[in-house]
Amino acid sequence: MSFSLPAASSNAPEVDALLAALLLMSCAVLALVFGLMFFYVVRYRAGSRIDRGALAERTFRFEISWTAATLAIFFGLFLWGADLYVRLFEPPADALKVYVVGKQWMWKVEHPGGQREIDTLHVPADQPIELVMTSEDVIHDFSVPAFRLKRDVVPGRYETLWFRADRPGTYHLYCDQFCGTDHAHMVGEVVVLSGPDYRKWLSVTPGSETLAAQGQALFIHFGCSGCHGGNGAGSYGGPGGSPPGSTGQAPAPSYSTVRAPPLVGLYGSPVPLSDGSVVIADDRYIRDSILDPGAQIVASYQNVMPSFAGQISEEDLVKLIAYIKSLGAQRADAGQTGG
Ligand code: HEC
Ligand SMILES: [Cu+2]
Repeated sequence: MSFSLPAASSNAPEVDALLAALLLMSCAVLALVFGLMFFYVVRYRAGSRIDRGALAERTFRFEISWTAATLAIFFGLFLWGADLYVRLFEPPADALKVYVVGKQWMWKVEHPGGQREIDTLHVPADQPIELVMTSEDVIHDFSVPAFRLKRDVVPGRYETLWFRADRPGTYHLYCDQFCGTDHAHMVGEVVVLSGPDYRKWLSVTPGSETLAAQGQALFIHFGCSGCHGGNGAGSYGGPGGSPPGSTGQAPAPSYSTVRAPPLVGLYGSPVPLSDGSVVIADDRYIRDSILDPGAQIVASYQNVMPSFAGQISEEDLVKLIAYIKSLGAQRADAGQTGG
């Protein structure tokens, strides 16, 4: 570690302080052990005229106090580290979500507005950013030393990481997990922009459509709408496939008897499952619901949703989730729009 490494995130000074404390503590223990060793080596060297007869008396008080002091110090360090760790893993609710997909040998970034980048990540300063990350092939590791952050990016699941960059600038991005021949070239940049610069960047970067809009097209393309309704409002099975009085489109004919839960307002809300437990519908849950629907079945629904594992790419999953997330805001008027 170079001491000239910039500390560019809100947690960087805290990580540095913890590291310095651990280093100091280790040095202190090292100095004590080696200091005593040298002291006694010299004191009791061959030929020194020192009294070797009388052994110092052992006292309980001495034994207990040094044991307790050591315990307190190291337990304190542990609590300090645990507290920091928990905070580093808990993104604030208002964090801006950016999706990152790692593959041999690049980082693909998708912004909520539909902007895409490769090996570069533009973020605004002074705002919490949550990265939702996964891999298309092997384990990678997203690492930004200036933010004192790294996290393994594992195929088949979402890993999150959050930070608040506190000074505009360009910082190195590395893959910290040996991932094949070109691992050494899996590097990039995190560009931290001030608020106005970030808005300017968003406006000049072609974003085609927002992630949610692209997800809506996929929702129809993959046939999700056949069961979940054209706008994710759910379907009610039975004759007609729509609830009494509904004015919405009927589900696709082949699925007309399937009753599927509404996805409107799902994101972030608690879902009761058939085994009696309740889970929060976050990115991870929705992703699992699509790839492995049988694992967690929504209470009072049948396990009829087919698995889409292997059919939908990681990037498309991100878009579907963004679409389902965008349905959250429509919960209030879901009653009027119908299925
Ligand atoms: C054959 C009908 C059918 C199709 C097609 C279908 N689903 Fe489902 N889906 C269901 C049913 C039934 C459930 C509830 C049972 C369960 O949890 O597996 C469900 C559950 C879900 C859930 C969890 C909902 C909740 O309230 O917790 C999500 C998310 C979801 N589906 C998304 C999708 C997406 C995205 C697609 C398209 C890629 C899709 N579904 C395609 C029938 C379907
Ligand atoms: Cu890698």
